[in-house]
Amino acid sequence: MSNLNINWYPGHMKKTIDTIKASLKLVDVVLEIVDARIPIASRNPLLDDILGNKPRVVLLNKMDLGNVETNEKWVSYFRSKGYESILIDSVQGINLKKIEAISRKLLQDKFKKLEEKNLTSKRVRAMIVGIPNVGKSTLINRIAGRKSAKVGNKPGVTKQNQWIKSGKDFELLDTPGVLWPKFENEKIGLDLAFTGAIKDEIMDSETLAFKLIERLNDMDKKILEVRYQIETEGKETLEIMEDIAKKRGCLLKGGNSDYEKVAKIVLDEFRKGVLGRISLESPEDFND
Ligand SMILES: Nc1nc2c(ncn2[C@@H]2O[C@H](COP(=O)(O)OP(=O)(O)OP(=O)(O)O)[C@@H](O)[C@H]2O)c(=O)[nH]1
Ligand SMILES: [Mg+2]
Repeated sequence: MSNLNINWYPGHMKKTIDTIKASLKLVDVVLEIVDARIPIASRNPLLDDILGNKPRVVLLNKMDLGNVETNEKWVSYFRSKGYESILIDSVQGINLKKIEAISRKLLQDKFKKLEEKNLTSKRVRAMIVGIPNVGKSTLINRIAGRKSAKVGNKPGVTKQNQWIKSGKDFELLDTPGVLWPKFENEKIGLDLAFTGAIKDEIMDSETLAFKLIERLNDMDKKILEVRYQIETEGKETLEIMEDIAKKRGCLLKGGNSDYEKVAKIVLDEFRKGVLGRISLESPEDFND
């Protein structure tokens, strides 16, 4: 994808890595947040190097938008790779309580050692890292909700770092680590664009919607047929776009289809889950 227009300059990347590494020293556990519909495309390949041995939980966010069965397969996939993993919905607040429990489980040995030294602190500090738009802020805000309080600056901690308290002894660093996505191949780039992880500037929205329609129709013809009340059998993608245009009244003066409007509708409805719960990646595609 040589024509991709993404602003991740080497200097920016280095600064990001340095910032995350500095924050890492302040936390016990890292919450790696990915999009449940594209858990591989929405990871950052450098994270393993950055994190070293730091305990990590993979949070499969936006579970409400992913296929139910595929969601579960992803949990098994990450567990088989040695990571704790949970499905969450940061908007509805589903499974968020489990984050602390799983983090604690990962830190069992640490707590045991502390106890042997008669140190009774049970505090767990965590930070969230993830690519743009995966839901970092939504999760932090949700956890920070009504019952919790900002802990504020603590001695020995850099001034800018704000801690969000959740429950009694669970604290979250409220500056999330923002990583860039990887663009290993065209499929990954498109999946990121379909889900809105990278904004529409990577290609014009009509081309993007064209490619999404193609993909959805390859997956399951019912998706578009049911939503837009159209027939797709034996039709070219452009014809399908024209049919959607007719059904939705997306017509220009003179009667031509308003492809831009169709594109906006399809992308928007896909991203909101109106087209159904659709996973774009499945563990079977990654037999590594
Ligand atoms: N359906 C659904 N939408 C979610 C969920 N979590 C976040 N979102 C939506 O995803 C979009 C991005 O969420 P943010 O919390 O701003 O993502 P972010 O990772 O902080 O993004 P940046 O600050 O740009 O890096 C928003 O429209 C959220 O409402 C979820 O679990 N389900
Ligand atoms: Mg944010």
